[in-house]
Amino acid sequence: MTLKFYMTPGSCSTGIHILLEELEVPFEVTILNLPAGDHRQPCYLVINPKGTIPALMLDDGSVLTEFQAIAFWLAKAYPRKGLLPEDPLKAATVMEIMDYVVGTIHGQGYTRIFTTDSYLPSGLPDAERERWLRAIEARGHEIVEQGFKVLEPRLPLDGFIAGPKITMADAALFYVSFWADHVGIHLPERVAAHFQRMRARPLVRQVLMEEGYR
Ligand SMILES: N[C@@H](CCC(=O)N[C@@H](CS)C(=O)NCC(=O)O)C(=O)O
Repeated sequence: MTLKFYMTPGSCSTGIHILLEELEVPFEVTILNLPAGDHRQPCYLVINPKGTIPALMLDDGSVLTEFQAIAFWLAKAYPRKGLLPEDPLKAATVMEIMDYVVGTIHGQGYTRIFTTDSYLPSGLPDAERERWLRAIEARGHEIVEQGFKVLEPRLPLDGFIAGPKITMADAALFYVSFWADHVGIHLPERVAAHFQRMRARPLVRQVLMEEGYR
């Protein structure tokens, strides 16, 4: 049996897709079309009641959800590639940066840009809607930009977050940097250079090709 990976091209699952390819583990892919609502279908909710991607089904049928949990399991189950460094301080830094990327830059910032509607107060008069939507989206942009600014001095001038090897945090930072390009958010210098180094990796290019990006 192989791992079963539930993903959507161009979403946060791209980060996990990169980790799976870097580890060279066999996995089967199920693609969910988010705009079509595949993630809210009963057959997917049985697998992940949260209705989110990514999700990873293990050989024994157990299912992992949440980016950080999936990445942590991959790093521990396949330790050879050092996705989570041995050194405690480096490991903690990797966890900290990954959590900040997923929880704050993605969870608080990009969700306001991509799912603006979900932040609208209920019972809003129609005439107010547009103004609220613009304000929520603008707040999303501020959170993302501030997040990249916070990370900028934490990034090295070359290599990856914890040294020459990529880690879980590099894959997380990659997907939020990739989105920045698409929503017109400027990346500070070190974040942009990290993005280019990630994008230059053959396996990352392969993942983007597989997900339909040229
Ligand atoms: N905290 C979750 C967030 C996952 C998430 O928000 N995924 C988005 C796609 S990038 C999603 O599934 N959106 C559909 C929805 O929430 O309805 C994680 O780390 O996996």
